[in-house]
This record gives sequence, C-alpha cells and structure tokens, in this order.
Amino acid sequence: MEQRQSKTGNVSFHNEHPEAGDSRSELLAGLQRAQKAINPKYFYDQQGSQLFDQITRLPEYYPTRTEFEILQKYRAQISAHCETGCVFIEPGSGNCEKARLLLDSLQPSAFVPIDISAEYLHAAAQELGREYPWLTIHAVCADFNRSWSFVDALPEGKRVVFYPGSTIGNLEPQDAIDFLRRVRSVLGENGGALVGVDLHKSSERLSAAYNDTAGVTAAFNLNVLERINDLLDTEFDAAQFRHHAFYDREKQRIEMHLVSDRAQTVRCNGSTISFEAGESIHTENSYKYTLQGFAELAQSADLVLERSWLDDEKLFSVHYLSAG
Ligand code: SAH
Ligand code: AVI
Repeated sequence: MEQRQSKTGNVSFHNEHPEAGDSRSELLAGLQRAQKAINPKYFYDQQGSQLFDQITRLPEYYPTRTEFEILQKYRAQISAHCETGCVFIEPGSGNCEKARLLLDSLQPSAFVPIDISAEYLHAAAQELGREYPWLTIHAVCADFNRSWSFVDALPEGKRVVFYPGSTIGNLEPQDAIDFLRRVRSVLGENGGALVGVDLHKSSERLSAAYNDTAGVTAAFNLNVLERINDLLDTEFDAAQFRHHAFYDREKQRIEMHLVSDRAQTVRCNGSTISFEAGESIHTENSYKYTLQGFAELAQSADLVLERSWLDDEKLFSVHYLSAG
C-alpha cells in the first residue's frame, strides 16, 4: 500500500492515506481529553471493514437492508435524477455493494470509490473492475474530511456524489454541514448528491441495532483497541473493556463507548493513559434525523432537496440534492 498510484486494466488506485504521524497525534489528543474519544474512521482497517460487513447482515441492523430495498425499488427514478453518464463519486464506499445496484442503469463515465480502509478499498475496486469491464474506476484512499483535490483529475461531466449508509450520521451536525458544503463545491452547477440517511425511531429498535445478540457490533467496537495498539504502540487489553451503546433521544444519536471494567493504566510512548473503573472511550456517534431535520441540514449547506425516497416503514431515507 506504499505506492501512491497504480493501474490495472480499468481500475486506477490513488493513495492519499493520512500519514501515520498525523493519525498518532490525532488519536493521542483524543485519548488525553477529559472524555476520552476517538474519531470513528479508526474503526476501519481490514479487520474493521470486514466486521462492518458482518454488521450489515445482522437481523437487528436494519439500515443496510432497508436502503438496498429503497435503491432497488426506486432505481429508475433515482437514476433519472443522477443522469446516465455522470461521474459517480462515493465517499466511504466500503464494499461498493450499493453502487453496484445503480451501475447498469447509470452507466457512469467513471466511478470514484473513496475510502480510508486502503487494502479493503483496493480489493473491492479490483473485484468491481473485473465484474464491470466497461467501467472506468478511479479508487482513492483518503480521509473524505480532508482535501478533495483528486477531483481535478476526474473526467469532465456531471458529478454525482453518492453518500449512502447514513455515514453522514457519524459526523457531528456542524461537520455534516461542512462536509455537504465541500461536496457542493465539487459538484459544479448541474451536479447532485444522493445521500442515505437513517431516521429517528423508537429507542428500542435503535438500541437493538447497535447491541446485536451475536456480539458483532461489540467486536467491531473492541477491534479499535487493536488499531490503537498498532498505531500508538500501546498495550490496551480488549478483555478489560466492554462495548456500551445506547440511544440518547434528546441528542438523537446512538453513542458507542468502550468502558473500562476496572481502574487501569495503559503505557503509551513513555507516558501513560489512566482509566477509573467505569470510565469510557467515546468511539462513535450515529445521528438519526427527522425528514425536517435533514432538509434543514441540506439547506444550511446551500443544497436543494429535490426528492426523497423512503421504505414503507419509514425507517430509512435516500435524498437527491442539487447545487441549485
Ligand atoms: N457506503 C457503504 C459503507 C458504509 S460504512 C455502505 O453504505 O454500506 C462507512 C465507510 O466509510 C467505511 O467503508 C469506512 O472505511 C469509510 N470511512 C469512514 N470514515 C471515513 C473517512 N473519514 N474518510 C474516508 N472513508 C471513511
Ligand atoms: C457506517 N455507519 C453509518 C455505521 C452506523 O450505523 O453508524 C457504523 C456502525 N457502528 C456500529 N454499527 C454500525
């Protein structure tokens, strides 16, 4: 993964993964805060991406299944909004399964999957390239909250940013507005964004989705300690921490934490990180929106909400936004 550029057949790979030094400083700063916290992007190494895939197949985790249904049912309308031949850009592309649903009807002039999980992205893009030999794929390993300078190298034409999965919910609302503003700045005049957003619903249903009985979400959460150990050369012992996830109705977000079972001190680079019994690392927020709340968010980013599609139970929503 050291190589910055490579090309195999119809798939090119561009690596702008943040430097390890930057990741170390960011992680350390988070672990030194009064409420210890990390950015959820650290979940996604090869193992984390695979665990996320398992989460998407869990009976309790309705978002992936439901968004699939919406994309399938309304594929024709959605494709008409995006338009055939567009440059289709997916930040946080994961296994690219959702883009696959739209590729045949969209016939994009290029597909641009962007993900922080380098090896996983590389493999997903190669596989997609083999399945769709007519498709030009420019895969970019990058933090989608940083510069999008790579868009300068993309072909001309209408740009559509596809941001499914409610990945937008993992951003603080103000960061979500900044993200959508950045999206708007690369869309040009006639571009659009297709955004998947999880909706506010009963606390029980939401809580169950992040506390599956098989313990996969717990494994996903705990895996981040391995990631921290690799990056910071620490010795966090996952057996000393437990997964804790709950819905905060007031803040309309799931919070995920790793709670220390006992008082402990973890060595870190000649220094230490101390935990009291019951103290946690806040690992993720997953905001849930009302339709009104998301419309306001889009408006704050100067995007026009053209159309929304929902499933029958109104669990999840997909929105087409234009630059206006
Ligand atoms: N789009 C897919 C995957 C969603 S999971 C779907 O809808 O199922 C979120 C994805 O975003 C993961 O693949 C993760 O690696 C990626 N990701 C998370 N934070 C990121 C960041 N800051 N920059 C780039 N990719 C990120
Ligand atoms: C990627 N993201 C939208 C997922 C979510 O639901 O917030 C990540 C996840 N965390 C726990 N389960 C799934």
